[in-house]
Amino acid sequence: PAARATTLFRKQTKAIVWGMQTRAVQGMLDFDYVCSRDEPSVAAMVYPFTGDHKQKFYWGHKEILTPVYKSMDDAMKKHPEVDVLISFASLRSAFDSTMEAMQHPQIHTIAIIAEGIPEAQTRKIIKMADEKGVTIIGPATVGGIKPGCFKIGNTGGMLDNILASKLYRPGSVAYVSRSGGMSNELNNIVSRTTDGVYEGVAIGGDRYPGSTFMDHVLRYEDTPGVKMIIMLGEIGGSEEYKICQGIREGRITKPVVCWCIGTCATMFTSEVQFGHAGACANQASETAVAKNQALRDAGAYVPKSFDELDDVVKTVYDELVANGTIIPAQEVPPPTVPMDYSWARELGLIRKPASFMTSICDERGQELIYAGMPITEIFKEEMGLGGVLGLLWFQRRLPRYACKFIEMCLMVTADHGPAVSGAHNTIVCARAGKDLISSLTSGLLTIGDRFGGALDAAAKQFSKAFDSGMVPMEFVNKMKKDGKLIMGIGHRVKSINNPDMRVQILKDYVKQNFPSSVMLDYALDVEKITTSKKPNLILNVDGFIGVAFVDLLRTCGGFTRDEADEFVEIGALNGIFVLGRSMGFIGHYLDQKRLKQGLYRHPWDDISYVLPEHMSM
Ligand code: Q5B
Repeated sequence: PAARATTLFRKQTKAIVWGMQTRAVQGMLDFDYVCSRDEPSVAAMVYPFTGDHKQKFYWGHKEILTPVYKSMDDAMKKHPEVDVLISFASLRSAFDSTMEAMQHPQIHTIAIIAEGIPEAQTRKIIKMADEKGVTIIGPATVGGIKPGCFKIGNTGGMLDNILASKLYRPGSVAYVSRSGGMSNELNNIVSRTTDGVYEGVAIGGDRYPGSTFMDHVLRYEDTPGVKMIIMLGEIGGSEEYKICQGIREGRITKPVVCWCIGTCATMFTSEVQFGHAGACANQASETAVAKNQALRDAGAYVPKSFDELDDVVKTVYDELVANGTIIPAQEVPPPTVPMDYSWARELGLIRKPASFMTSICDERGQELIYAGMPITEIFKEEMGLGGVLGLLWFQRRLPRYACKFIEMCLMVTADHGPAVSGAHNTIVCARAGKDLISSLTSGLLTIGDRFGGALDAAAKQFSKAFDSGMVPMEFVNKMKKDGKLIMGIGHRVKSINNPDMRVQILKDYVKQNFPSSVMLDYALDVEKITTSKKPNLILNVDGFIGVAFVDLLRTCGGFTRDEADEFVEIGALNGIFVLGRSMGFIGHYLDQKRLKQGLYRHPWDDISYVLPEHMSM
């Protein structure tokens, strides 16, 4: 077999990450940054399911781009400095991608995170790794960490944990464990009781780990910076006995603190399989109790229970300090890494004034909510279009008669033929080859005071006159004196001789269903005066809806007087015509397209050309 490297990770170590694990990569880069590395440890990512592209990450405060390659071959060629592969491949693809990676002589270390890789495949990986001199960490592991140098994937947890356990700078204690979770506990114990972690590796919980306790303990033994070693073994297997042998034979000379987890198994009457695949004692020598005793007998420092592990670590460390083996380095504060905005928000550490406020609709939860009402309830209660409009425009659950009135308004304003200004524009636009939205908006933009947009102004003028106590005649005279048209009065084709049935339908409904129609009655009295002057000066559809809505808002019981007035003030009522007539405009657009109507050009004989006479200079 080829020789393996003693030092797996340095401050310059570069890795390729297999898999689109952007959070893990960002965690590695944040770790690099607090370690004051000059460059990020992730040189590239490999992800066979997308094309080559770049992925954005933070490097401290800056944003950087990391290349992502479809092919591992390309990534290796473009980054010859890389000697570590961190594989987040699934249990299905981990074998192939690991074998492929080992074909590249530049790779010296591979961390395999996936759980559940078939043991037969792991053994083939181990065989190939032996031949090639590659160190495998895993499978079924979180990886490992070398403070100040390199971190594999998610090892060490989030940045606050890295900082709390002082993993941004090396200490003198190296550990090896099986479990990733327990290695985090070791980070914590070591940081509290010693000058910190030099390096820590979790070899993973499988029966056949790619590298063993002994592999790493021997590396630590041969690493001058490591002054003491911790091994956290567990029930199952016999790897821990190799440590005993190493101590006895003098191959391991540094103090080793050991503990095998799973001593509680003796309390069970039957065999116990713990969480890891390999954590099951098949014979008495594989129990945690037996292995702890053997380690103790061999000369390792073994506590009485896991609870005393920290005391033993501290005792051994203090001795090494006392005899001068360890000279604790001076603490240098690490550079600060900005906290991610979303995380800081989740922790409640920051607040930011929102750029947008909304009070009518919330789509974030499981169910869409209109003004506090879940959409399923809206359907269950058959609130209809009028009910939805009431919620979204007026934030109220309007009474049924009001919802029906709104729907009637939308129905009567839906269309009034192709000759009206807005429909005309929609038609001309459609015939010029424009799309639905352009043609629709061309029609909508025509809505204004004279055509379809007089609802709010009518509501305002009539209610102001009524509220100030003016009798209808006074109002009409004042408007005439001021030279102003009464909004909502007058129609091009409808008159008292040719009544507008739309208005008649609405009038009958309001009279039968509204609790009060004082504003409408006032407007009808005004109409009597204006039509006596000219028969077309009727209360038109705009005017009718405008004043009837004032009655509705003021008397339905859902609004204060100020709220009712505010809706008129902010122009809610023209919305009824806009919404209703959109149906007609869309109809006209579709009609023109269906009828294959060509470009419209206005005929010359319908235009009176009234240019000034040509004047000679
Ligand atoms: N006179 C609607 O005008 C129209 C007067 C008035 C006092 C008035 C006009 C008007 C106010 C705005 C309004 C909505 C332009 C109309 C609609 C939707 C539609 C459309 C459709 C649909 C019609 C003749 C004489 C003059 C004027 C006087 C006119 N209006 N006096 N108050 N409001 N109304 N708009 O017929 O003495 O001869 O000089 O602006 O409510 O858009 O179907 O077509 O569903 O699509 O052109 O129903 O009334 O009358 O301007 O020639 O005036 O009446 O001062 O007096 P006309 P004009 P004088 S509904």
